Amino acid sequence: MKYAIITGASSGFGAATAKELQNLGYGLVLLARRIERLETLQQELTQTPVYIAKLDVCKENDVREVIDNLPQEIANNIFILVNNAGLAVGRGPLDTGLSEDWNRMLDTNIKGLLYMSHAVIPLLKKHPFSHLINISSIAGKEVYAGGNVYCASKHAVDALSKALRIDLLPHQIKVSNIAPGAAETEFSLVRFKGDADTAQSVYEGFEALQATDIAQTIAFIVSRPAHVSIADITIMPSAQANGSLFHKK
Ligand code: NDP
Ligand code: 8X3
Repeated sequence: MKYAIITGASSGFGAATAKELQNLGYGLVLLARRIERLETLQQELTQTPVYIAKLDVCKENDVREVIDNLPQEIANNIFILVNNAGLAVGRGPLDTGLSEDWNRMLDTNIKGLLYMSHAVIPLLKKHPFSHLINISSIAGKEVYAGGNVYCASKHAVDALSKALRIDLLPHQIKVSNIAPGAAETEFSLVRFKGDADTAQSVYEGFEALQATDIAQTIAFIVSRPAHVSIADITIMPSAQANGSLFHKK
């Protein structure tokens, strides 16, 4: 059986992607810090084997340990890595920002992706035409007001997708970068530190993307023929024109 590793599988895009990839017949390796959520997901997703592990992608040694300790049958059959774990913390001018928020974003969105890629690429190399998929953002294409450090972190993801496409070319590993616009997940609740009203207001007056929209995009990417590599997809709500401009009712 072919397996897919998904980081940040306890919520939003990651959890929805787990369902879509299982529908395509993949076994799953689901990683996140909230292990109880992964346990619930594991009980729901019964069509293929589901391996779960508690992981903070910011911790390099833990990333190495989780990947090194995968059962041999799984480690020999990793065909997909989805680097999805990520977050924004805070929104506002840089001079009023908090360095602890910047560190969380940079450690998770950039370093976490580096640690995971470094640990998993040796497994992907066993299989020509395997996939490494990075979840960047419209914030990785453009900068919007108050987005400074989050946008910088997602620009870094965009750059790393391009770099990995070069590095992994000799191994025929396909690298895809996905840049979603506004999607209704727990993203804004995390960004605004549990302020549910502010989080909800982000999605008022227009129909936001849902997690399944991104999961279906990932399912499309991985189900292309071997000779087709989807390099980069920007996907936004119909009511969004760029990082800043929305048509709200
Ligand atoms: P959610 O908040 O719903 O999900 C984020 C996931 O990331 C959770 O499963 C969380 O798991 C995981 N995560 C966060 N930090 C860590 C960590 N240190 N180690 C391991 N897992 C971690 O948001 P989304 O599903 O929307 O976000 C997924 C990705 O999509 C992120 O990279 C985000 O930046 C990006 N994105 C989101 C958009 C949106 O509008 N929603 C648009 C564009 C991109 P846990 O807390 O259990 O560890
Ligand atoms: C999340 C979407 O528009 O807040 O990456 O940057 S946005």
